[in-house]
Amino acid sequence: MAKSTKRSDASASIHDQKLVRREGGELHQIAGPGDETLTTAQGGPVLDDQNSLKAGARGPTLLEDFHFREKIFHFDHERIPERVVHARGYAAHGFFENYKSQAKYTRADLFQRAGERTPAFVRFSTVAGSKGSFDLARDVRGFAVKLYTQEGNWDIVGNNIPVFFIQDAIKFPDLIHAVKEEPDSAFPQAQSAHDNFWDFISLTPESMHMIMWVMSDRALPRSFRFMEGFGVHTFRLVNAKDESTFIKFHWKPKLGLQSVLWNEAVKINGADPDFHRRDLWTAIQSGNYPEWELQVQLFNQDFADKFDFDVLDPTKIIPEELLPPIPIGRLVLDRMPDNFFAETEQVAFMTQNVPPGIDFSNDPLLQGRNFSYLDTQLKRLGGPNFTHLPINAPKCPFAHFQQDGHMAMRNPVGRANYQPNSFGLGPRESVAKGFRSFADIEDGAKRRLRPESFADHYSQARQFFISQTEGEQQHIAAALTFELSKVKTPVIRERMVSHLLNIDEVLAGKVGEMLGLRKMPKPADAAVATRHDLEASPALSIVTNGPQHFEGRKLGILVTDGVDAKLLNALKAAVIKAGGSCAIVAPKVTGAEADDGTLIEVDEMIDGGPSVLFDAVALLPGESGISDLLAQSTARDFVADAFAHCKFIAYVEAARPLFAKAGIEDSLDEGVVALTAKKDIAGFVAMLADLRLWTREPKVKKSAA
Ligand code: HDE
Repeated sequence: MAKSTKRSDASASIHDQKLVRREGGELHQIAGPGDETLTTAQGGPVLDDQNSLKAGARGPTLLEDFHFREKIFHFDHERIPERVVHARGYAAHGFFENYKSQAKYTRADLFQRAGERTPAFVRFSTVAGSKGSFDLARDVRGFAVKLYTQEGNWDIVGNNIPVFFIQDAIKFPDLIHAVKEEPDSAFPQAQSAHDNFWDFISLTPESMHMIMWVMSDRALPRSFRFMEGFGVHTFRLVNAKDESTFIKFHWKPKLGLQSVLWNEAVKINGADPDFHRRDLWTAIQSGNYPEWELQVQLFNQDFADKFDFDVLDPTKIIPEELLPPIPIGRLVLDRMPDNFFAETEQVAFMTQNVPPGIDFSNDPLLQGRNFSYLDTQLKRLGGPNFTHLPINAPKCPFAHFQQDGHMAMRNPVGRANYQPNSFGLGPRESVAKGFRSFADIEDGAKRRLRPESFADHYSQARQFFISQTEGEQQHIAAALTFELSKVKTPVIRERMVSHLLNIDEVLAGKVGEMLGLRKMPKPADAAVATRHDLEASPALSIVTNGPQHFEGRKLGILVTDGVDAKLLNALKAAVIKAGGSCAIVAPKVTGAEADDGTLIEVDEMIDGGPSVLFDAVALLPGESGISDLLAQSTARDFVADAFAHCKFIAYVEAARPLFAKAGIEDSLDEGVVALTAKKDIAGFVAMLADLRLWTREPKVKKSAA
């Protein structure tokens, strides 16, 4: 005791303490204080941030320590409620650029001039999981775009899937309760594979089209950068003459679509739960700014009347082959937020944020959302002044008489805080500029009804299914089987298969068989009479619409000591030239010594860099290092997984024993390429444009699906 008291006393001069640090009783010099003085939130300079104020060195902490109390108090209040849905998200700043004037269709200012740029903030998210869940859940992705236009903020709060589970907003709480973790056990987290979800879905036939999408590879995007976004609902454009045109919004990624396989997703979640975040962060920080083209489907009332389905029904698409989308602008993300909480967490998207010239349709889901998003911000951000936060504030001039409330940072100045007033003070409405709703004529009895025109739940579900490649169809069957295998209540499983029978008998048969159903149920009788056979829509397949390049993708290169430096450098250069990037994986994170004596820097130690993190792999061990690699089970998995996931694999002769170790030596195909000389590199890199060798898939074990 005497000793420790003495030690504390030695630090009696708190000033000194900033300059010294004790370690094992030693005194050390530490870096001197920076120029900026640490202060309390009230601005008071702080003397000592290492020790609380005590009565005696070993005595009780004093309540008087206002710095300590303020610091802990603030920490205790650091969390705000996470979003009730879309809690896990990641965002970036950028801009939208308009290609040419769309004045013919809309009076919205941002669409008037060619080349006009509007600042943008875009948040991507998963729906079901909590804020801390993993990125590669099988789930819908949010794609929420905030455009800071000169006529106020416009939020296009969309998803990466163009349809939704339900037709009426009143069912949203039920849907979300069902998909989130079950209320008694509080699991499963970020997964739809459980009884409650499939119970609700199997009792909700309108969800069948959406189910086809979420059981497809669309729900497992390889990157935010490689997925589409959709406004989902039908909106309106309104021009200066108050003429309305219906519109559907599509964001098309410049880098093309790409997804991962379920088996990969499961492994990626373990290896890198932040896979999507890291990908966006790395791309933007390295100057590879992701870009999407805004394409729109425009149509009039006449088209809507003739279309097979109701354009107000959010469980339906308008096939692109029937109404080709027109490119009208591009969205570029070029800056990460300085602070995640300030911007990504506090950003408040609201479907009702539309500028003059954009208007709503009567889609009952959209109408309900227009209430929900304002309401939810009040709860989440704690009061009505969330528009005062920089990320939510308009970037155009604004003036209103809203005042006071929690955390008000801007109040109207001057005497008059109302209008009209006799002093000529404050802003007034503008007939010329103000938002004017499209004067649609509405009538009808006040009733709680679902229109007949919303009744067909299977035709487009089938259309989606038949538009997929065989492999993609197989993934849907495998996903349904996996999800339903987690359902413990047999009647729910059977009810789902009875819906599948109305979508595609072969699909239903496959799922029934893989689940081991003894007897197939009867087809579900919900409104099935309305189903008609639609033609396939090739635009719906990811594989058919692959990017045909390796741009934005990553090659994982496995090296050991003795790696051929010239070959490695030539391979890296060729991949970079093709717009891709490389990560070096090795047994030791401290590097590998190449054959020419140079030290190769390593990005990942093999344990932390499994092949699931890469789009293709190259195996370049040196003769001297291969035995080291063969001793590691992670090296076997690296090769076995890359092969099972249909990835292209390049290798040098020294790597051959790895194929035996991975159990694939007799299965090697044209996607496994020997690099005997530098000239082989060009062929391999050209091959990478296909992203995967899909013809391998039926041959590898089923679990890879
Ligand atoms: Fe949302 N949704 N939603 N949603 N939604 C929210 O708002 C809601 C729907 C979507 O990155 C919440 O700020 C209802 C469809 C995205 O911050 C909440 C209905 C689509 C985001 C809400 C829907 C979406 C949200 C929760 C049924 C695609 C994340 C936190 C009528 C078109 C935005 C928040 C962000 C977030 C309500 C259905 C997309 C509760 C009532 C359809 C991308 O207001």
